[in-house]
Amino acid sequence: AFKREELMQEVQMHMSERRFQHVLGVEEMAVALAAKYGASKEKASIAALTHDYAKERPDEEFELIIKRDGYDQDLLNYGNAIWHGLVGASMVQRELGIEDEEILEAIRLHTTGAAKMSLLDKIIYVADYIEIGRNFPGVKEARKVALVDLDEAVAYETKHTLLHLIEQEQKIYPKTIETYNYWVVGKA
Ligand code: DGI
Ligand code: FE
Ligand code: FE
Ligand code: FE
Repeated sequence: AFKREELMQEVQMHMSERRFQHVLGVEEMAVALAAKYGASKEKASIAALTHDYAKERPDEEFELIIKRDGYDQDLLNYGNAIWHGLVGASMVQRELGIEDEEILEAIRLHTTGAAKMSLLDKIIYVADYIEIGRNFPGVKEARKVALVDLDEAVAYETKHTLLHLIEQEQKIYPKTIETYNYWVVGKA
């Protein structure tokens, strides 16, 4: 059976108190979205609790794994923002013993999204953006949209994240563009 307390403790040990509070906020929102949209609340809880598990790992550790474990070497041109979910999922699997592929995929996709996303993928992607502790221009609108239409919330988040990244002249990971083309421009 799912031992939430143990998982929480393990996650808490690997991050700042501030980030842990974010994780708990994502969990609360993800479970609420799972209830509303008919996903497994238990999977939403586990995925939310572990989605940022690897966020405070040193770059060198990610670089080692990317070189060793057959990842696309183009990943080396990015940084923690892209690595902590995509590569971090393998740390969640190995170190926390989570083998559920739906949960691992939701962790992998939580930052960039993807054209093809499961209900759980969307829930974690959106919950991460709108959890109670988030405070940025547009978050209230994003919360409103998420209560009405989850796909619309994915589109809203993708568009505004991309606008923000471009404003900051940050490098865009191709998967982020794929998400934009599919969810914002059209699901053709
Ligand atoms: O880990 P969190 O801060 O809770 O949130 P996150 O994993 O969704 O996003 C982490 C950061 O990654 C956030 O500042 C947005 C950024 N990001 C998302 N897509 C891209 C990206 N950064 C770059 N450079 N390129 C992307 O395509
Ligand atoms: Fe994250
Ligand atoms: Fe996110
Ligand atoms: Fe997060």
